[in-house]
Amino acid sequence: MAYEAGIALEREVIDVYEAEFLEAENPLRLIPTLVDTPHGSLHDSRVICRYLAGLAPDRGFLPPETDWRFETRLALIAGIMDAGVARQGEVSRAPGSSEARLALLDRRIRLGLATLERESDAFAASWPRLDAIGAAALLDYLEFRIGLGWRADAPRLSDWLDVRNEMPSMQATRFTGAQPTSSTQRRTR
Ligand SMILES: N[C@@H](CCC(=O)N[C@@H](CS)C(=O)NCC(=O)O)C(=O)O
Repeated sequence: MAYEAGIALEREVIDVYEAEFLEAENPLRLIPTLVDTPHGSLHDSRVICRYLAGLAPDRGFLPPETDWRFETRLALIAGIMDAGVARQGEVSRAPGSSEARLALLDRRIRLGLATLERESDAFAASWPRLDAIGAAALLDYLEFRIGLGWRADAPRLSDWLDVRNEMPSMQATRFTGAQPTSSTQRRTR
């Protein structure tokens, strides 16, 4: 979003478990956390997206009027993302993942993606509206973490993502498994 809005943000890849400074910025110790705003540190991706949208009100990140289908789609995208993150946590859990929990998360992801596929006409041509950016980021994340399995079940989203991935904003921000660039201390600016 920042890239699409022409807002220069410095992105820092951190290890959330090691970064000592993180809890001073976000007591939940989660990323993303946007630091050094005039309003202090902001956290939760939804809050950060709304904040960035407010900085570029003419960019078309949000619909012109309250749109409950749009809001529900954002919640769907965030919910699938949360399930993907939880799945990743379950897969890497020692001494082993719970098959029942994995099945529940996989079902949530599958049903969520089926809904997004059905609704793709509602957002496919709306770039850079937030639901379109969110959908592209979500699909890129799922591909990065879980693999290509979703593409057969969501052919329209699959073709759409291939086109979106060519865009400079996606090229610059795709999930790559980048290693932390900071130590446990926050970089000084
Ligand atoms: N609702 C939060 C979720 C954030 C979240 O789950 N972040 C994950 C990485 S994608 C995290 O920081 N995990 C570290 C942990 O669980 O300790 C948001 O949308 O910002």
